[in-house]
Amino acid sequence: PKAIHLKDYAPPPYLIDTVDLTFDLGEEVTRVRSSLQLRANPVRLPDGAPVPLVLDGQELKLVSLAIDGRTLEPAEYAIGPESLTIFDPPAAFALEVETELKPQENTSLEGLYRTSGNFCTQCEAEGFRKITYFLDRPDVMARYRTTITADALKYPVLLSNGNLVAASKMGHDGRHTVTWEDPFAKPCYLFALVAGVLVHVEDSYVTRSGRTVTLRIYVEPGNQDKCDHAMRSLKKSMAWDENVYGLEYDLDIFMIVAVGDFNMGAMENKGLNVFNTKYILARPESATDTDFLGVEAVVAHEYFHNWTGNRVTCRDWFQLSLKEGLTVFRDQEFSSDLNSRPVKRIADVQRLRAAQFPEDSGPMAHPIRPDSYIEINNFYTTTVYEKGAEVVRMIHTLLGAEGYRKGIDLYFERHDGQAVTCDDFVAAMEDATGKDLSQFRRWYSQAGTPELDISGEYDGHGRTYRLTVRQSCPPSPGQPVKQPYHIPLALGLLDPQGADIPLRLKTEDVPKGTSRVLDVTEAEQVFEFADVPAPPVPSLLRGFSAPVKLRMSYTDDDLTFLMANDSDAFNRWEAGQTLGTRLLLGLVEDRAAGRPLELSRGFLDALDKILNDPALDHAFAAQALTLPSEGYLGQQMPVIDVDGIHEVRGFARKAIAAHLRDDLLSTYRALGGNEPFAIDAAIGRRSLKNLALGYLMSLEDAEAVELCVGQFHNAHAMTDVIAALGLLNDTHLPQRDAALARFYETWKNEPLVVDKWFSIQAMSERPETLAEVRSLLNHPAFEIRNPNKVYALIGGFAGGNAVRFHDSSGAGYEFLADQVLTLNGLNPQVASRMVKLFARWRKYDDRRQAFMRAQLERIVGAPNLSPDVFEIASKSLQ
Ligand code: HT7
Ligand code: ZN
Repeated sequence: PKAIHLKDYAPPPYLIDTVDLTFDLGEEVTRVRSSLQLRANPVRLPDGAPVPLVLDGQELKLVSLAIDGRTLEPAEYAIGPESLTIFDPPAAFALEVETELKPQENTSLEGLYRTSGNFCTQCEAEGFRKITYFLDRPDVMARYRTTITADALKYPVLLSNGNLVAASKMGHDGRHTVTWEDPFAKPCYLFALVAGVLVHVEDSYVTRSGRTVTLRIYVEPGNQDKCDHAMRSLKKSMAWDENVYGLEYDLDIFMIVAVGDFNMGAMENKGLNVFNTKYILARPESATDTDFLGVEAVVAHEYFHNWTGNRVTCRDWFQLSLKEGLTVFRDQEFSSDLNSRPVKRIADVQRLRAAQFPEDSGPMAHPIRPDSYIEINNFYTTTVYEKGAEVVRMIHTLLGAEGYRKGIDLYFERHDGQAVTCDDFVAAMEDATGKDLSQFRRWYSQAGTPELDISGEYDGHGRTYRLTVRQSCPPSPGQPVKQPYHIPLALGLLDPQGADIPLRLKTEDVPKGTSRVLDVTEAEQVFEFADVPAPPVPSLLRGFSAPVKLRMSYTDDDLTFLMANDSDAFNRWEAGQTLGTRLLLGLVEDRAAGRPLELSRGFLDALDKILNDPALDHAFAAQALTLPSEGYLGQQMPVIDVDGIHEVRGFARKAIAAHLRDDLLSTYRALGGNEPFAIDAAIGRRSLKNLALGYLMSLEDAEAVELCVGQFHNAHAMTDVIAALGLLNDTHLPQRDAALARFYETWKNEPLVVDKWFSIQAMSERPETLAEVRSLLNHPAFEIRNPNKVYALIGGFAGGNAVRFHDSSGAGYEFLADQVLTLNGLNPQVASRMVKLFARWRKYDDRRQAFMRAQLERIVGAPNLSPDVFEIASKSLQ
């Protein structure tokens, strides 16, 4: 397979104005007739000079081909494995293409496919070419009219984008027909069609200009009672986008369809979003608090795409972060406004560090706007999404809320209805505010996580404090040397009492607040603060103002001080994590050197204070009391000591539990009421209660086990049931197997809950886990063709169970490679997500490296490898 490069971008030689599609859905064959109005693109072909028209198409059977009503002779066109070329088309013409496809054989879940007997499409990024021959690129925007004919009993519901303009009753042949029309020009990746037996819940929303929009969520029969939360989230999203961005919905109807087989979370097709059921269906007894928050965030994300992605779309797929980074930033802010801002920020930063930082320092590192790719589906990455969101957040920080909003307004004023670039977005931000973002643009072109090395120096005589800031960025594939970034560094200085000091730079006349943003632009830069009465403790990178790694030589006492006093909640949490990381990594060294393990008294006391601080928000306290994850600890080591980290973290948890046992018990009892579910402060109560239970269970004493088993049996909320089951799952207690069996029996008819059952078992730290995972592959509820099941069981094991996946025997690696090869033939996108779990193989010891490399080589050498898997496996080996 060949790489495609951003530098080779050229506008399309032809444009398509209108698309008229007719689908004849059948059990054996589906026939698609496509009538296109095409014309030479004046930008490329100013005189309309004919050049061949090359349409994309994959796995299609061409039935007929005509231009302006005349069937083409075989000599006038050529069919390739992935294209249809018309040699000499006129400057403007109508093209009619008829193709046949077999959706029932499509296991890739891309293009037109079947799920639970229904028809469904997924066209982003390049799935439309599996439906019909087309210019399958986002800068070709057209108006669509879609007619669907199907058996009326098997497929009573027929949906496509836009507004319903015609519908027939069932004819003598038992079939019926509908026609949908989308008034907005769109790229083909936003096309959608759904047909089948579906029921819907309906609501409406009155926009701020007074238009009534019908809202519908379609689900399989039996799931209607699980849509309330998604519907509420949708209405909140519509209101938020009006209030915060001034953006209103533009069609008369907004539809969501939830399907069980879906490669990703959801898809923002114009007026007809298609969702993985995981992000729609939610009831308290069967979905966790995390699930509820996930539904809220993903419903918002897809809805927000209507403007950031659909009305203004990407010129080419290198610009993916234009819509994804911006829309993730928007959904993060939406969730922050609805829930707790610090808790959301902590969760987002944890996610960034857990997934994006490793990607950015590994063989797949790429800028948020990549320079090249082999398979675009491989670039729906945490870098494009989450780092992309951080980049938009930095723009927001640098311009301020008002400046950012001016930039957004100008962006839509200029580009509504267009397919544009990341550079167009930044230019709108600059032009609306006058802020120079030329250096800032490096965030779009350079990969790697920058490092900020900061040191502070206090001068008691001059009452000044000098901060020296050095930035660097490690090399990444194809980018040996990096230029300095423009980094917004938000900070404050704390006086010895813990209060924020007014901040005046020596060059300024008056202080500018107690928390402010510095523009770091040089490789080394000094900031000198005046009127600093006593040696301060700096609170740096407040709110995680840039996606960087911060190095500052804090003492343990400084960190404990920040944990207790920082006015920035994120940095209070961060100080605890930094201290915890330092202590745990010290213990990993102690273990390796055969020294006895001991957890610092000061740290235990700091945790004690948090647990007993009545003023703290429960959800925040739960995060502050959680030790850094094994994955995060591993990232801080040159060679990841998997077993050392696991053992030491377990030791620390026990030490904390033993030290705080009474307080943990009273916290548990105080919060442990089996309260009815609500998506509000109860989420925080549950997270702190379950954190307490987790610590207590690490002691595995009779009282803790009784509480845990009691919670498992009696809890109303799935959050509590799962928390208890997850804790039992790591033990060899007899109650473990009984609980798992009972859980399955109770929930075996709810696929999303069965997914939890698979993933819990896959993530057990018990030594027998791999054997159990292997046998679960043969469980009747496991389906390798269903992505959610694969992510739960195979992904849960290889991505969520470091100690068992990295077992020194190498058996976990062999298992993963076997699964990748099976999935490669069924669903390349899912296979490629699994093979990515090998990408960090060079971070491990020689023995493990050798095992992982051997599996990667085995994969690369396998026959019929998809471009998706080939790209990840081969780049991982480079
Ligand atoms: N824009 C959507 C991306 C997506 C996708 C991409 C490739 C293959 C399958 C896919 N399903 C959805 C999702 C989003 O970011 O909103
Ligand atoms: Zn998105």
